[in-house]
Amino acid sequence: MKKGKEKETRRLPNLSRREFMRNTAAVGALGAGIAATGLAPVRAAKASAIEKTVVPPGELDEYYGFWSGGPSGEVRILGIPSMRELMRIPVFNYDGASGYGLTNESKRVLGPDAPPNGDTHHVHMSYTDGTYDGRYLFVNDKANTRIARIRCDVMKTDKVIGIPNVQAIHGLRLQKVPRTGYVFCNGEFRIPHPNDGSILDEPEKYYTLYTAVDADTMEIKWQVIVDGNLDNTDTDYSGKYAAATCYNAEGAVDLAGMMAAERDWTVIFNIPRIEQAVREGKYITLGDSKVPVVDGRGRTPYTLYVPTPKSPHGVNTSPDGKYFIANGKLSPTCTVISIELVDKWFAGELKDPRDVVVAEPELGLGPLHTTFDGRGNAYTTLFIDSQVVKWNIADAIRAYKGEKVNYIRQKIDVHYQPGHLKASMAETKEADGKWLVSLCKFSKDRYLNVGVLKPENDQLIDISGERMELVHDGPTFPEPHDAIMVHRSKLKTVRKIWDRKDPYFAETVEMAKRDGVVLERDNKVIRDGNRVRVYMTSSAPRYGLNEIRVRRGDEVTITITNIDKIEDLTHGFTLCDHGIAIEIGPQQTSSVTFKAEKAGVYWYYCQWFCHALHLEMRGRLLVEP
Ligand code: K7E
Ligand code: CUA
Repeated sequence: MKKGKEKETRRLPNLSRREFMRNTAAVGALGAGIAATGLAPVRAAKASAIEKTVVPPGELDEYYGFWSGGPSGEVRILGIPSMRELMRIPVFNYDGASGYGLTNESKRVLGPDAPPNGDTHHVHMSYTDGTYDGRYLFVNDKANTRIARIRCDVMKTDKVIGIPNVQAIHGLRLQKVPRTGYVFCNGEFRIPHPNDGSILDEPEKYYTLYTAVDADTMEIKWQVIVDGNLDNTDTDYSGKYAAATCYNAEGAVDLAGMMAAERDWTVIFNIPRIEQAVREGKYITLGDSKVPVVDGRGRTPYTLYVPTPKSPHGVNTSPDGKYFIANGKLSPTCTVISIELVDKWFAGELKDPRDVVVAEPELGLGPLHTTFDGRGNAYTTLFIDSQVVKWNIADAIRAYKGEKVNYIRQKIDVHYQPGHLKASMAETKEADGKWLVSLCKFSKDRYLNVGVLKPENDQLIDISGERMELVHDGPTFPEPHDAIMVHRSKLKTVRKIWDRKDPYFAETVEMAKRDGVVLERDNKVIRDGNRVRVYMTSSAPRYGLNEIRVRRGDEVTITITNIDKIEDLTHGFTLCDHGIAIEIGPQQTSSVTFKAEKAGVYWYYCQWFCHALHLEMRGRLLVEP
C-alpha cells in the first residue's frame, strides 16, 4: 500500500487535469484513506510549483522570451515565467497598430514591393563571446526567402534583405564567437539554376545553398552549394563550424521519395576554409548576383557530410561547446557529433564520416529539437509521443561505447505534439537550466473552444530540480515555431523614449532640413507642384495643425514629430477612409505618404489613448475638388 501511494505522489504533478481526475478516482478505488492522505501533499507540491510562475501585478519577469510568429510574420515578446505577452514586433507583416508597412520609415526597411506576409521560424539574439549581447535579433522568412534584423534598443525591425539563388530560408543561426559576425541561413528547397523556366521538371539538376550574411552590414558574404537540402542549422562555440540537417538526401520531389533513405545527413561547414576559398578566388557566381559561391558538394575541404538517421530535423549545439546534436524525426534517435572529432576529420585523421558520431541515444518517437540545462542534460521534444524527454549526454556516450547505463532521466507528457523547445539561456555558454518552454502544435481540449482554429499551446516546465515539472499553459496565435529565453540583465539598453538622432528616421529628418523645417517646432505645409509636404508636431492632446488644406490629386506626405518626452506617451495619426494609421512614439518622427484622391472633408485622429482629451485630438484634411 505504501509503495503504491508514493508512486502516485510522484506521477501526479505531471498529469493533465483530466488525467489527474481519473487518477484521483483510481486512487480512491484503492482506498479512501490513501486518496485523502496521498493527495494532499501532491496538491501542495503542484501549487508551490505553479507559484514560481506567478509574477504579482506590478512586478517584472526575470526573462525576456522572444517568440517567432510563424505565418503571422512577426516576433513576439513574452515575460518569463509569467508567459504574459508583452509586445509584438511586426517584421514581415503589415501592422495596423504601429503603421509598420505604411510609414515611409518602415517602407525603407521593407524595401519596394514587399510582399505582405512572412513565415518566421527562428529568432536568435546576437552574441558576444558565446552569450547574448542585447544588440539585435535576427529572424528568417521562409515564405519569401528573406531575413530580418530587429534592433533591441527600440525593438523595431531595421533591416530586411532577400537572399539570392535560393528558395525558402528555413534554418537561421548566428555565429557565437568572438561575436556575431555571420548570420547563417538555410535555403530549404532545391531549385534549378538559373530558375528562369529553362530547367523545370529535372529535379536531378536542382540544388540549394548555405548563405553567410554579415550581421553588421547585412551584406551577403558567401554561399556554399550543398548536396541534398537544408533544414535546421546551428553553430559552435569556437566560431569555426556550423552544422545543418538535411532530410531529403534523396533529392526527391514527393513525400515517399523524401522518406526513402534510412539515413540522410548532417552537413558541417568549415568556415575558415570557406573564407579562404573566397579570398583565393575559388568560387563562381550565379545569375545576376555577385555573391561568391563555393561548391561544397561531395567530398570537399569545406564540408563534412555525417550520415544521420532518418530525415533529421533540428540540430543543436550543447552549451559546453562539445557537441552538435541532430534530431532524428523519423528515427527514434538523436545523433551526437563530437566537435573535437570534427576537428580531427578536417585535419585528415579520420577515415569514415561516421567516426565523428559519439552517441545515438534512443529517446522515443519523433525527436524534433533539443535544448540544454547547462548541467550536462539534454531535453528533446518527441512529436509523436507528445513528450519531452530529459537525458544525460555523458551517459548516452557511455552507452554508445557499450556500457550498461540508463541515460534517460525522465519523460514528461506535453499537450500536444511539441515542435521546438527551449530552456532559459540554453543556446549560450550561460545556459542556466531554470525554465523550459515546449511549443506544442496542438492545444485540442486544453482551452475553451474558440472555433475550428485552435491556439497552439506553449507549456512552461520548471527544470531547476531533478524532475521536470509542468507549471503553465500558454495559448498562442498560430504559430510560433521557436523561442529563446534571455535573462533580463542582457537587455539593459532598451530605450524608454526615442533619441532624436536615431537613424530609423534620419532620412525623414534630412527631408525636413531640405525644406528648412525644424521638426520639433514648425507646423507647416509646403507645396512643391502637386506634392504637398505637411510638417506638424504632436503633444498631448493636440496636433500642431488642426486643419490641412490640399487639392484633389495631390501626393501628400504627413510628417509628425511627437515632442512629448514622457515615457509611454505615444500618439497616432489615423486618416479616416484612407487606410492610414501610424504610431509616433515619444520623441519620434514618423511620416506617411498618400494620394488625396477624393475631394471632401476627412478627419484625422490620434488612435493611441494619450490624454483625457484624447478623443478631441483630431483635425480635418480639407481636399479641394
Ligand atoms: Cu522545427 Cu521551422 Cu525550427 Cu518548426 S522548425 S518546429
Ligand atoms: Cu494623442 Cu491620443
